[in-house]
Amino acid sequence: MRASKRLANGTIRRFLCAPKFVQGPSALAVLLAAVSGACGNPLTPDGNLLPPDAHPLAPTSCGPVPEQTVPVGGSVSVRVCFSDENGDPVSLSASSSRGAVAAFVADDSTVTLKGVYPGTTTVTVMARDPGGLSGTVSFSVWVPRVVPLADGYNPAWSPDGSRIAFMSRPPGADDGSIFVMNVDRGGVTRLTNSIGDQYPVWSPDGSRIAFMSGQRDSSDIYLVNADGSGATNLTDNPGFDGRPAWSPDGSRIAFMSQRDGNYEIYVMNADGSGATNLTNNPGNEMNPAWSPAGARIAYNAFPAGNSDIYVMNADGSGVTRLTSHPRSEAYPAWSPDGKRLAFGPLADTYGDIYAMNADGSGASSRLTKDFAQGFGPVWSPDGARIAFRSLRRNDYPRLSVSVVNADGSGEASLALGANGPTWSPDGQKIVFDCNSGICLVDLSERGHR
Ligand SMILES: [Ca+2]
Ligand SMILES: [Ca+2]
Ligand SMILES: [Ca+2]
Repeated sequence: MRASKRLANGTIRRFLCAPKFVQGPSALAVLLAAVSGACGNPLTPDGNLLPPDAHPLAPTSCGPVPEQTVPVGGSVSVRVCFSDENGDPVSLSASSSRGAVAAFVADDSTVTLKGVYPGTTTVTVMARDPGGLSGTVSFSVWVPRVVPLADGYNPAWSPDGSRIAFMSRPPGADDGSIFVMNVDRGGVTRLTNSIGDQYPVWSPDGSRIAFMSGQRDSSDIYLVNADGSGATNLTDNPGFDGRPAWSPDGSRIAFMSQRDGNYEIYVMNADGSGATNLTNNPGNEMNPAWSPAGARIAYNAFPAGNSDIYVMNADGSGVTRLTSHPRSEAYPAWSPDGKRLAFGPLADTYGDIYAMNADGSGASSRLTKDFAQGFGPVWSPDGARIAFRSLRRNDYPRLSVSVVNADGSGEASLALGANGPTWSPDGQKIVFDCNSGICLVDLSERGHR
């Protein structure tokens, strides 16, 4: 004997008139209930019928589940919480409203969702107790659409949002040149005629592009106008020069150089003149990041065998060590308001993304639950979110491009097999290296069906 009742919140609970409730005077009550069509109302221990909305044996949810994001081909595990008022264990089953997500239950408290194809869907998890009483919780799941844009690597969005610079191999070439694609109108233009060019970085006004070129041990920083004219080697020396970072006013470029045998942070004028060693220290100083106001430069160094975050004035004075944890912190990234520094693990190692006050006050806070790997965190233009390359437990060993809110909430993987995220200036899109070249995810599609 079963009966269904649609509750005000839209969930359906089916109540079984289980034999264990039928004893003594309650047998008569069950019979009466069945005759009256009210079998769905369970009984109190003394055999009395309960009011329609007082079902003490129904598994109840412990709260709503936030919206989830699952990459195509990847999966995410969601903990759901049901409690049975009389302590019975509950079993879970799950279903999705359409095929975008395959939902399946991994154990008695975790639902694992698999991204099948892009879209937004609703997943409903049902809990059932041994007596057959049940409860449900529903939440939406977004599987981002990954749009291939071009054959290449190292995408960088122009400050006005209209173009993306990237590295690509010209036909027949073993290595890459710098190209630019027009985001709005389509079309790809080759900017440099040299081979071995990579990692383009736009000047703040969008008129020029700095990039690296040459063999790893001796690479140099070059500059080219955004129309492809005027390509110039700015550093021309036998040591490694790389990781160019524009000063916010576009007048100078900070970079890391190994020209004196170990890595230093240098700064030069944007025409390559006036190169100055800011750190001048026997250890390695790497990965400069210019503060949004232009007064400070953050970087990472290795004072005790592991990497720590430092900040100094843009003239090299006022060096301040910000972290001293035994793990390695690297790739500092300024929040757009200049108040926070996010950082991640060294390249080819694993660790979480953290953020701390840029003045060193307070403790750093861990933002991610799944490990990151790669070239560090990238703030969204509005400072609300951080993109990073992630190694998620669910998708191990596949890497993905992920985002997390600046407060550590809302961590989500957008695409598998992805690296090197860069934000559109409006903060709505992320482009990145993907298996097929350069790909895009439009965050504004979240929630669209
Ligand atoms: Ca060099
Ligand atoms: Ca050094
Ligand atoms: Ca450290």
